[in-house]
Amino acid sequence: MTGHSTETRKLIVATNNRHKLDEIRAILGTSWIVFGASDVAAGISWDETGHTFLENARIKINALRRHTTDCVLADDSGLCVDALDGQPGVHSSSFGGVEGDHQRNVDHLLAALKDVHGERRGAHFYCLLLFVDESGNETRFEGRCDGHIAMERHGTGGFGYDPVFVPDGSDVSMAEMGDERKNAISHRGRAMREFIRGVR
Ligand code: ITT
Repeated sequence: MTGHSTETRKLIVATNNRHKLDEIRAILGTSWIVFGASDVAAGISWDETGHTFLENARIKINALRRHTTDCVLADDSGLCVDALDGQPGVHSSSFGGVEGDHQRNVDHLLAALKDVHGERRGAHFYCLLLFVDESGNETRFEGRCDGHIAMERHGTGGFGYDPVFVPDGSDVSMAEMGDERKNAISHRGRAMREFIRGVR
C-alpha cells in the first residue's frame, strides 16, 4: 500500500474536442473515470472570447460547473508560430475562418508561411490545464512542445496542426508518430503528467 486513496474519482473534461478527450483518457489510464462536456450537458457550447489561454480555460470551466459538482478539467491549447509573432495562439481553432475546421486552419497556416524558410519556421504548441476540484479549489498546469512547421502535410494521425508540426528531435510530424509517442512529448502530455503529479 502506498498510503494514497485508491478511490477512483470522476473527472469532467470541459471539451467538445474528442481528440483531446481521447488523448487525456489515454494519459490518465484508469486513475480517473473521465467524461466529456457533452456527457454532462448534451449540446453544451461556449464562446471563447478570452484573450489568454487561462481566460478561455476559465470560460469552459464555468460553463461546465453550472451542470456538475464533480471535478472539472479544462484544456486550452494552441499553436504559436515565431514568424507570425505567436499567432494563431488562442485563435488556433478558428485561424482559417471557420471554428474547428482543421483542414482550413492548416491551409491558412501554410499559405501564411509560404515565403518563410528554414530555421524561421519555428513554432511551439502550448497547453494550459485548469483544474477545479469538488470544493472549487483551482490548480493550473502547463506544457509546451517546441518544433517547426513543415512545408506540407505529412501523416494522418492526431488532429489539428499535427500533420505540419515537426517536434524538435523528430524527423516525422506529430501526425506520423502514433498516439503513444505523441503523448510522450506533446504539450498536452507534459501538462497532463504535471496534473497527475499535482492532483491526488
Ligand atoms: P474545446 O474548446 O472544446 O476544448 P478546441 O479544439 O476548440 O476544443 P481550443 O480552443 O483549446 O480547443 O483550441 C485548440 C486548437 O489548437 C485546436 O483546435 C487545434 O487547432 C490546436 N491544437 C491544440 N492542441 C493540438 C494538438 O495536440 N495537435 C494539433 N493541434 C492542436
